[in-house]
Amino acid sequence: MAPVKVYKNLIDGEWVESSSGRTFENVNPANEKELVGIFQKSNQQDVDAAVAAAKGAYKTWRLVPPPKRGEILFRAARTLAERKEELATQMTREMGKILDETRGDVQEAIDMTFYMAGEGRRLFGQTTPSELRNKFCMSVRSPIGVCSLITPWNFPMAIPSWKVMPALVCGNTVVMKPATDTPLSMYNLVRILEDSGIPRGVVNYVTGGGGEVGERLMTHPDVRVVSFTGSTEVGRRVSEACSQTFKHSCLEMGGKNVIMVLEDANLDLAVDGALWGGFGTTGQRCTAASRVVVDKKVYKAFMDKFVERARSLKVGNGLEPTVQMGPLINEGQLKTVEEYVEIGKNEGAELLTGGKRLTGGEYDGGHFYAPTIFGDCDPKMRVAQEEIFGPVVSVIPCDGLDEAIEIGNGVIYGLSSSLYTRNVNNAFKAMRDMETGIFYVNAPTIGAETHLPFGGTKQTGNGHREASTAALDFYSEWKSVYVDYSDSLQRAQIDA
Ligand code: UN1
Repeated sequence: MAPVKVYKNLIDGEWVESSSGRTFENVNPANEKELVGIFQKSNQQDVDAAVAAAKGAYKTWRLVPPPKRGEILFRAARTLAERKEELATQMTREMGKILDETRGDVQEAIDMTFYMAGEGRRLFGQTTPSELRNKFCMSVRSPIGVCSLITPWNFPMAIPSWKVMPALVCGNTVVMKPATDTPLSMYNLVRILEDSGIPRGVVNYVTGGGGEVGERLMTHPDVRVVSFTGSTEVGRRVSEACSQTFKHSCLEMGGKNVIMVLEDANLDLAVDGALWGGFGTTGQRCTAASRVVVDKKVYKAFMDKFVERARSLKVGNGLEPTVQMGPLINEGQLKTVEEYVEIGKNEGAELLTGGKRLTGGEYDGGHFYAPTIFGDCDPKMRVAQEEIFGPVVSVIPCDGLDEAIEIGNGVIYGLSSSLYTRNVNNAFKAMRDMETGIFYVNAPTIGAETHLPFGGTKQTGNGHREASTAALDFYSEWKSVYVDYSDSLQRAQIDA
């Protein structure tokens, strides 16, 4: 067996070990005995060195013309595309989701990188008339400074790319921290950026735990911007930490997304959507369709098909071509799922399929759990209210569109929602009334594209959006510029 590689931090253009002298293991969630790599267990000193490097590099990077920054991103996007298959395979080994999905994850990074590369030649501001004569007004985007990018394990390359690409094209420098479960995919992304010509210190990469590395990244006085995707609990801590020095924070947190199926829906299509939305990525997406609200008139017909299809999903190692659902990321996540299934049973939800860990044979050493459906849920049950982040779907019967919308909106989160109907009036009503940042018609709650704003309302986020030009609004600040060429003092509001 080839020796397991030890990966280092990237600080100021050098690949270095942590000053802690400690490391941690990255293992395959389909089989914990398989070691993917050894990574640095970094500490505050490492973060401080990375922030200092980013701060130094900012002085020159902010002056590089954005089209030139974009050219580096174009090169990175092309390399990502050339190496897509290899990157996806490595991602499945560290994260567990099936190859089709890790290919999609890398593709999302490719799309985002091309998109933001193109922004290098746009970064549009506005020009607008002045209320005064011989005076010119415009708004321009200014970079902000050092950004801390703290990312989750469920989209190990796509989500880092949502953050780093707009940050860079806007002229910021970054310190990136991957989730401890999936540091390899971010390492690959960072290496590709480095090979594409990103100057030293502009992109820094520090691995390690949230307590030490994450905490310092969100409190360091020289950090101006923190972008975080993860749990609502940690997001609250990020928000508190940032408020001390008014760092800008972009928070993408939990979801309890809903698919609503009306009487007139194409039921087979809705079942396809509920399966993909609920069990894709083993339910470990913040956009996962963890609730399905079905009109009572078609409830039985829908459930018969949905349960049967869920039961026949092939669970296993995501590298196997026939496998449809991979493992959970780690033992902790599996325990959470087990706890919620117990909660659901005690609340009186009807366990229709799944509800058990898969063990023995190919499942040994992995964190596998059967696709699980709870039927006849009350909308107030905890399994219908709280984010589980696993392959558990809670189905709630309803009476018509209005009640579906009320149930759909009746959670603390507001990321994604979807409606299956053939009635255009219903579709537009729900589009208007669903309080989520993302809404789908006749498609599940997952599958956002990179050129549209991504994010949620209520306790899912803090009002910012990622992806699209919305990301530029977060990674730049507006500077309003007034040029008076009248050669006289003109007082706004007074001489106008
Ligand atoms: C996430 O679940 O954390 O829309 C991100 C989607 C993907 C991104 C999901 N494009 O499901």
